[in-house]
Amino acid sequence: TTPITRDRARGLLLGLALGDALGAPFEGRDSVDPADLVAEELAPSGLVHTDDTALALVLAEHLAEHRETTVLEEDLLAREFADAWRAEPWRGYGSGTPKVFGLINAGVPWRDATRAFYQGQGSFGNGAAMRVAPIALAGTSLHHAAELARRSAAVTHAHKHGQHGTACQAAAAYLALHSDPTHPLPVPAFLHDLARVVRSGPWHEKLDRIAELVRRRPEPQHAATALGNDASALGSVPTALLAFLLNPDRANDAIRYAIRVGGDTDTIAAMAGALAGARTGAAALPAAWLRRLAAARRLRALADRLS
Ligand code: 8NA
Ligand code: MG
Ligand code: MG
Ligand code: MG
Repeated sequence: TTPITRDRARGLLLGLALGDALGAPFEGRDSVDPADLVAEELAPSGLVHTDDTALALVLAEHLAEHRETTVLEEDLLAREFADAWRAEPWRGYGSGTPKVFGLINAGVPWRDATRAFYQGQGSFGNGAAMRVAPIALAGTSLHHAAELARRSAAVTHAHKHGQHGTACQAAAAYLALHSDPTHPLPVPAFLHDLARVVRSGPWHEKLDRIAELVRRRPEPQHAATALGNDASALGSVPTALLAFLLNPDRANDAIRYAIRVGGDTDTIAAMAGALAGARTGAAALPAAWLRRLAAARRLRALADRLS
């Protein structure tokens, strides 16, 4: 594996935030007109991130603070996430996770708070996967990254699919970060490695379908039908992975593809952007987008602490 450079650590965090901020205006649309996307790309206004990046910043800061041990302190992390929501509830949070945060802020332990919804099963939403990419900077191996990811997910998402999706996204970010940028990304090996750390029938089915779709290179609307574009982990993490695997060396195209899938656009583009940015590095991200990104300076500083 290739060592993590500062540029690739920055690319991971900045790619996540760019996907989130560019995708946010399109969240919930069935389809995205490419002309509307171009208009958004060329707009002079600032790029403002949503909950996806806000919580990724919390996780990145937590990892930077606990750098020596690479240990997650779950009780503390749960409170840090809940504090971020309390400080900025206007960041585009959905309806589910804020209920968990409300209980945590009221003193309920996260193990109980996360099971208070969905008949005790907890959430299988993509809210833990959307924020997880920084874990790839702290993981010392593919398995370690997946394990840390599951633990980071559990403080808000008790359902196994919320956690599988988070492990899948973190492992993909780890593989992207350590891939050799001077050689074409080996897609079958990449998917095979993910299947080793995400041991679940429904996830293996999705990974198989991705392998087929990478060969067929479908339009984004077809990817939405084949893999999903909703706020569940199973219905969005594989779609983001496809957007990246179709455009592993062009982060802007990975982000564009993810947004044109429609549905949960900010989150799918945030996940695809993190993967692509981790592979290409920040220097390959569009300078015109980065100049508009409100949180860019903070994201760069955190990436530097984690690399
Ligand atoms: P979540 O826990 O509310 O899960 C997201 C959605 O998944 C829920 O609204 C449910 O529809 C569904 N869901 C999750 N678990 C179950 C279950 N056990 N049984 C039945 N349905 C279930 O929240 P989250 O933090 O995981 O979600 C992250 C999303 O919230 C991201 O898209 C983020 O951008 C934000 N967000 C979402 C929407 C949206 O839903 N379109 C809108 C604005 C913001
Ligand atoms: Mg969001
Ligand atoms: Mg400490
Ligand atoms: Mg979203």
